[in-house]
Amino acid sequence: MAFAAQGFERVPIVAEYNINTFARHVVTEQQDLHPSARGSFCWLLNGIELACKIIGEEVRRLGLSRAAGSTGTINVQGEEQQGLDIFANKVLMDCLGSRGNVGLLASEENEEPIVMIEHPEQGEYIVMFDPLDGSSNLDVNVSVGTIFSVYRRAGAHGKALVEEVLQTGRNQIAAGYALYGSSTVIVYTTGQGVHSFTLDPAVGTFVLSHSDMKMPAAGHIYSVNEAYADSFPPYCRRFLHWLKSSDEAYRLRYIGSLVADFHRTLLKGGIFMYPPTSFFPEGKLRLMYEANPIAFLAEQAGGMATNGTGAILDVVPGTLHQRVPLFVGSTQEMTKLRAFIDRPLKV
Ligand code: AFP
Repeated sequence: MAFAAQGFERVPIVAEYNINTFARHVVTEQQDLHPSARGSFCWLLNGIELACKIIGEEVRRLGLSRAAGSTGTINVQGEEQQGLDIFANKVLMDCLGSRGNVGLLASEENEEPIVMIEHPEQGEYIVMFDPLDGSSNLDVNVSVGTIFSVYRRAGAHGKALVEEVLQTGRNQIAAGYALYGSSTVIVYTTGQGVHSFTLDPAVGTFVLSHSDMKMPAAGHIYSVNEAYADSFPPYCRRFLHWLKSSDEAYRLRYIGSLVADFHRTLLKGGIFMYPPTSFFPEGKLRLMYEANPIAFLAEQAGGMATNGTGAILDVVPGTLHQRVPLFVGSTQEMTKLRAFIDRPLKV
């Protein structure tokens, strides 16, 4: 049944309380874009919202919950798993797997994509996620997040599963993150701008807090793990030197939790960088679970994201857990970085 037939009429809201919820925003946006749609995509995003509420609640109870601490196991990325990594992964698998329209799920925590619905016509969506990004910071109460990315399944009969999910970031139909910080927020895009919602704990609902967010065209913060600077490529080292000697008086902020570092960059502008290092020659961050969704949000907000040679969203993925260098931020800082990449010795 189409939206209109379901009676989704626009009713003007006159209320002192902000009741433009995440669910309502998503439905209204899809209603405008695809009047004949059946609400299936909204149902999927509703599953992500539910998962983020459950994960956020568990993060808040960390010191009290049984999921606290390391499990002693190592995930496919070679990283130590926290109890909450596993919990968050299961919650997302369950909330999305039960939607009835998600065919494939790919998680940073699992080696292979998981088939939920074999047939692409029923399982028409692919969802990829990093269930708990920044989880090595959990023990010290630093903000962490969940990152997600949604693709349409191309009806790829006969293709290997991995080939079906290896699409470029330009094919994303939605992306976003939940940030479990001093408040819990969901930031998302479907290619119609970037919108942010804050969880009202009193009613357990995300309400619109920023509509059509724009990243400032310039900022005064750079964000990078400078401890690795000696092994950055020369253009990065020179760019860092420029940032520190510039009249713009740049400040350094680095949380070590991508969602939190990006959220600050989105709101305040500047640049976040995770360049290649000697330990991670391809960069540390994962293309499919981290860089692509962040790049989609950045571009939608008027910012830029590159791996140093081209736009992140144009990188053709070779493997599911591929890593990439990531530089993302305001046009001014990104354009300056570009000049160092193009003419490393002259600028
Ligand atoms: P964890 O999820 O293991 O904490 O890793 C977080 C992360 O993938 C990303 O969120 C950070 O930006 C980056 O790693 C921090 O890496 P460094 O500790 O090497 O700076």
